[in-house]
Amino acid sequence: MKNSVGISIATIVAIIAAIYYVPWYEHFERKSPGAGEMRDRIESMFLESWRDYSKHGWGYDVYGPIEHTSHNMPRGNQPLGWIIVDSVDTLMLMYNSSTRYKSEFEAEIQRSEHWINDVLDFDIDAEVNVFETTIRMLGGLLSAYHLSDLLEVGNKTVYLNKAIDLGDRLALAFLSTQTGIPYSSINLHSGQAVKNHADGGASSTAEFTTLQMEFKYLAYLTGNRTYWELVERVYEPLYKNNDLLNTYDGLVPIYTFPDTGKFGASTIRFGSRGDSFYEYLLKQYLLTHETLYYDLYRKSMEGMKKHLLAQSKPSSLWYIGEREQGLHGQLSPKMDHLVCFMGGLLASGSTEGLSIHEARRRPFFSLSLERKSDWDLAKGITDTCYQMYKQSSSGLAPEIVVFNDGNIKQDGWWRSSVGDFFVKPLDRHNLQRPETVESIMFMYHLSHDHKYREWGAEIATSFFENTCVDCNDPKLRRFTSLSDCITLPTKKSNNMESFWLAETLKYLYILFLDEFDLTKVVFNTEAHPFPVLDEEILKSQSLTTGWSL
Ligand code: DMJ
Repeated sequence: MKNSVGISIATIVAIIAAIYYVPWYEHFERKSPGAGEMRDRIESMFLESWRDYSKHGWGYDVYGPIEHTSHNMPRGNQPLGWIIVDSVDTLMLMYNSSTRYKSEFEAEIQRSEHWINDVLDFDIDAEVNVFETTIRMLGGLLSAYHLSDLLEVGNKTVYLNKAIDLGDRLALAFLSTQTGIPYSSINLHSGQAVKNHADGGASSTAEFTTLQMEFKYLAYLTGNRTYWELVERVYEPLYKNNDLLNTYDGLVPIYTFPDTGKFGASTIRFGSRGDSFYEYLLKQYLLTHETLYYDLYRKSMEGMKKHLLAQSKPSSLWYIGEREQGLHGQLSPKMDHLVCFMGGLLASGSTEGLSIHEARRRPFFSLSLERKSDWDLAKGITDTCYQMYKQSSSGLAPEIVVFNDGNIKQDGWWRSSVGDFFVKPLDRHNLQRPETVESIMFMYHLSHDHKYREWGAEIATSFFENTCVDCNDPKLRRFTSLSDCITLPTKKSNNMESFWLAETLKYLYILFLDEFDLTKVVFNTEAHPFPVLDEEILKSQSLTTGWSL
């Protein structure tokens, strides 16, 4: 039927429908902030923290945003660069993509660079922790070098020169024992290495196995094989003196005696002191293409699935528990927030940085049941870690949870809203840690499933609402840790960890970048991105695996 102007009713209906029809994904985008808006918000959170630190704590290693307190870490009070060096590459990434604050980011990069060049002096006559200084300072300098070069901002030479100076000082720690396993600390001036003062002198197993990416990249940049050889030496005694693959199924107790290479405790976990041992097996393979490390990682993941994996009640959330009495003891359902990096690690090991859609087309993935199982578990662990935020009263996860395995005596423990986990009174703090948003970022870029951006936006909002100080005044607003994220209102504590700027806000930011190619880059354990190294250059410099099992 036609009306007076000759247009059929059906055509009118079609025109109206076309005007009002909006695809489902556009509705979704309208309801929640778009990616650009989220990036702006995260840049603002970063800058509010940064401006406050610049004004009240500039140059100091340790900063308390509530009371504006600051001090340096080494005895003697010389700065190590803790907050500035750890943050430079986040400044660079935000500078590169910012539409609102580009010139401010550029100015802050210049300012940090001048401080690093003119003030920071690693000739410090005091003990520093080898692991922390390597992942934060050496890692931060190397990634600042890389991004300065890639994004054409700043003077890359400043970062490389400082990295070489620091690397040379830290490298002396590897000469302290016959095994090649370094003592935990070193005096940066004298080169004297110092055993751990506690735990009978044992080193944390994760600490001396989380130095390899940094020194291998330094070897690649300088052509100096010694860095490579020193960090590689720790593995042979660790694997051989403990019969690690057979007796322990690739899983490591959390302490090792550096003089013998023998394990010093029975506790096996993917949380503190164990975590990044597993991380650097995979990441060495991804960075340097050394297949031995993928094989060792594979063995460890199979060990983890066999001995540590379980599901909570009532929601069947996957978690990685602990064996306090070794592999043959009982499984404890306790899990540190630190373990939440495992979602991202399993996912990137599964697809090697390709999107899951692309990986499914490749034989290395489609023919491997193990990689498919890793991918499924990556989704499961990331979901569990998101639930640790979602089921908490503040929307922020505590430092440690105990999952509900049906046998928990819960006297005085807080129970999560759905009941999947409990929190002990001393574990209620939140240090603004990165691991969950890290996994969410990996899962988003590898799957393009929009739910991960939704989760990230929720968590960013919870950080914004709970960890801000002077929240209503954007000129004074800054962010700090919480001593209790469970009891409402949450309680703040006067401390901003450098990984808030180096990791948590960086991973949240990358989550909302539209393009991020994870086949080109490997993050060290402190979220400092290194480029995947060129195989031909590695071969030409004889930078290859120098040991076997
Ligand atoms: C960071 O310093 C590193 O990620 C380290 O490997 C473990 N934990 C903190 C952040 O939680």
